[in-house]
Amino acid sequence: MKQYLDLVQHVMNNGCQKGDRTGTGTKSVFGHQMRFDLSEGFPMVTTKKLHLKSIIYELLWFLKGDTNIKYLQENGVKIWDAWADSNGDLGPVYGHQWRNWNSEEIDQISELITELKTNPNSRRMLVSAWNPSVLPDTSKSFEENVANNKAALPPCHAFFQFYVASPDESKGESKGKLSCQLYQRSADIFLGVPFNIASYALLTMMIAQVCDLDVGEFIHTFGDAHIYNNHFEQLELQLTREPKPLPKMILNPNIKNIFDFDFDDFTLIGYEPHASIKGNVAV
Ligand code: THF
Repeated sequence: MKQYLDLVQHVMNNGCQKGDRTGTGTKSVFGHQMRFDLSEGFPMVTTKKLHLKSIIYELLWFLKGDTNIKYLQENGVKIWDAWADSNGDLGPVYGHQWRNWNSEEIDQISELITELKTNPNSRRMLVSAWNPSVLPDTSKSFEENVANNKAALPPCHAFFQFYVASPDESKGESKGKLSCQLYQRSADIFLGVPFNIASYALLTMMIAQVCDLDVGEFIHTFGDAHIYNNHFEQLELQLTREPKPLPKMILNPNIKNIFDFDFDDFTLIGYEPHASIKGNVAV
C-alpha cells in the first residue's frame, strides 16, 4: 500500500491549510489518483489495523438500499452513528440512491449488472450517489434535513464507473477483467480513505464474481483530499512504518447474485497489519 503512504506524504508536503465545514481545519490538495491492481492482493492499509467488519457490513448495508443505522448497530458497527437522527435515519444517502435513485425505483446496481453481463463494452456503466435534489441545507441540522427528506450528508464517494478489458487470448486469458473507477469529491485521508479503498475493491470483486469476470484495477480519483489537523500525528506515525504484504480476500464462490452476499461469505487471509491507531472523526 505504497500508494496510500505516497498520498499521505504528498498532502503533508504540498497541501494548503484550509478551513472546513466541521471547523476542524485540514491540509488539503485538489485532484489525485491512486491505482490498485486487484490481482496483486486485497488493498487493505497495513500501516494501521483496519476494522474489516465495519467495512463489510457497511457495503452490505449500501447494497440492501438501507439508510437506517439499525442494521449497522445490530452488527456492532458505529461509523454512521454521528449523523443519524433519533430514529436512526440518515435520509436518502448512498443505499437509497444506489437502489432507488431519487425514489423513482431506478435500481442502478441491478442495471449495472445487467449491462455488464449483456454489453460489457458499454461506456455507460455508472452509478451515481450524487443527487442534487436531496442535498442538505447546510444552515439546518442533520435531524432537520432528514425530516425534510434530504440526505443528512452529501455523498463523499459520489460517482463510480466500471470497465471491462477484453481477454487477451495471446496470454491465455479466457475472461474479461473488471475495473472500477471512483470519483470521491471529499476524502478524509486518515479515517475514511482506507475504508473507501477496501470497500470499493470488495465491491469490484463481488461484481466480477457474479458477472463471471476476472478482477482488473480499482482506480481511486479524488477531488478535495485532506488530512484533518487532529490526524497529523497518527499519519506521521504511519509514515515511519514499513507496509506489510497485502492480504488475500476470498469470496464464497457459490454466490452468483450480488444481493445474496452475507458477512460469512468473506474470508481475509494473511492480514498482519501494524497496531491500530485511534483518531477522532470530524462530524
Ligand atoms: N466524515 C468524516 N469526517 N470522515 C469520514 O471518513 C467520513 N466518512 C463517512 C461519512 N462521513 C465522514 C463515515 N465513514 C470511521 C470510519 C469511516 C467513517 C466514519 C468513521 C471511523 O471512525 N473509523 C475508526 C473506527 C473504526 C470502527 O469503529 O470500525 C478507525 O479507526 O478506522 C467516509 O466515507
